[in-house]
Amino acid sequence: MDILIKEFMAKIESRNAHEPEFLQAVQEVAESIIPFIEANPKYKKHKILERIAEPERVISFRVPWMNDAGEIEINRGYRVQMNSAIGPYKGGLRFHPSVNQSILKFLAFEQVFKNSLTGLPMGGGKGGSDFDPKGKSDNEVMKFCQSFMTELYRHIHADIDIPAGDIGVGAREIGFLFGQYKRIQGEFTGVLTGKAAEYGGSLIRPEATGYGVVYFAEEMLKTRGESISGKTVVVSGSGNVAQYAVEKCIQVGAKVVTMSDSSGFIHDPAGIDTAKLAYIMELKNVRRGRIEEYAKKYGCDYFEGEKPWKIKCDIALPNATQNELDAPDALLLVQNGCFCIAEGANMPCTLEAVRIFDAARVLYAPGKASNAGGVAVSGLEMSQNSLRISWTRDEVDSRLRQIMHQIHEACVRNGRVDGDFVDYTRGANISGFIKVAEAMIAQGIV
Ligand code: NDP
Ligand code: 2IT
Repeated sequence: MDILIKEFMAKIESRNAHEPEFLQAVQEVAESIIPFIEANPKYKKHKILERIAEPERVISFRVPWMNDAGEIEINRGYRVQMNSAIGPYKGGLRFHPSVNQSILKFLAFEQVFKNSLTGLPMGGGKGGSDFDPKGKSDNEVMKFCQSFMTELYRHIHADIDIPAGDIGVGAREIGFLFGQYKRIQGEFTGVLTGKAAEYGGSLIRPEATGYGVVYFAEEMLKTRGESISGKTVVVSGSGNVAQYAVEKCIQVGAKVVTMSDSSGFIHDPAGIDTAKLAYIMELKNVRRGRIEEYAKKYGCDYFEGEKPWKIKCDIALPNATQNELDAPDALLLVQNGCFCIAEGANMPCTLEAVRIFDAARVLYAPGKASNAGGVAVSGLEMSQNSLRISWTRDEVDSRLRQIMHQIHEACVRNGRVDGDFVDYTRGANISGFIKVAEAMIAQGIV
């Protein structure tokens, strides 16, 4: 089996040299899907995995705009339309200086499996730009978004490709993007998700990814007769996903002791409570400040340039970015007694870190399963837009809980290995793969 995986990866590597994040994501999937394909030869004959690993389309474009000083700036925009076998392309937009084709292809590839797992009819895509929103005025962000959409609009549509938010793209950016799409296309449709409630957004969409991660962690803990209540939780990130994961942890009685940003992390041994979280939301979403200010305000420790994985905990929720948790971090977590890791970010744990979690037989869930709540509620936003109705918070939240429960069941069904141990990566990959593969076979060689 190792030889088959190596042969497959050698071909992928030769076609995608210099794309390390994309290769990492494909490698992880290949390790669980190739043995499954060997046991189910029809997928081999149709070359499904080879086809899934090749984007249907990669669009790259110039985004010129004028900053407040009157200078012209040039960024690069992308949309990766990865797979449309089970529905229109669906996935977020990331605005961050690190954005490149490799990162967006890895995210789009992961999205194909994630979206399939939700059970909703959504294909996979991802896009974004190397634009850095940090330190930019609202006016500059609007100018950038308008220029970005002036090209992107021709590639998207409510029935073709429906972008949403990701790192650096939140309610403000979605608003500017939607306004420009509507202006150019002359159409008020659900072409973006993550919209504000006043113009077609779904209630619970801002909360969905973070809440969903905690719902998923609860499902995992249940398999060991445990619950999240009373547990100590280490969280990385302080953006959209982290904020609402912390909110849900507080609601279910867990103690969150860390949050971070790209400069460092805060450690609050007393736990982040509702008032402190409200401070973080104002700090990050309104003032757009640094997490270090929290330590000053509440008199706790701040670790400049460090990650929170050395803090003792029961549960770890990596909610910032890819490859933020490596093998030494994983070892430290396990040695300190951490027994449940649920990814809110996409691919935050390196392949080596995941091997350490699996060898230690702790509960580990890959983002494509545990962070699927965000795109799931995006799918529900699309349904509400098509129906031209809005569901209540309770309605959306209960559907979200149900979807996270079903994803967990699918992971257990296809991921149970020796005895009771569940390999959630394998479970998620196989469950996500089957639906896409069957749809691709039915649709012929396209
Ligand atoms: P935000 O932009 O709201 O927040 C991102 C957070 O991660 C910030 O705290 C940011 O710190 C930190 N961060 C970003 N890049 C880095 C980096 N290179 N190194 C260290 N820290 C970093 O994004 P989201 O919360 O929306 O996204 C977080 C993760 O969750 C991403 O992996 C995203 O793909 C994933 N995700 C998001 C979903 C959503 O619905 N939004 C859905 C599913 C997954 P700083 O402010 O200093 O940059
Ligand atoms: O990674 C993700 O799933 C997202 N950024 C959300 C995508 C979406 O379409 O809501």
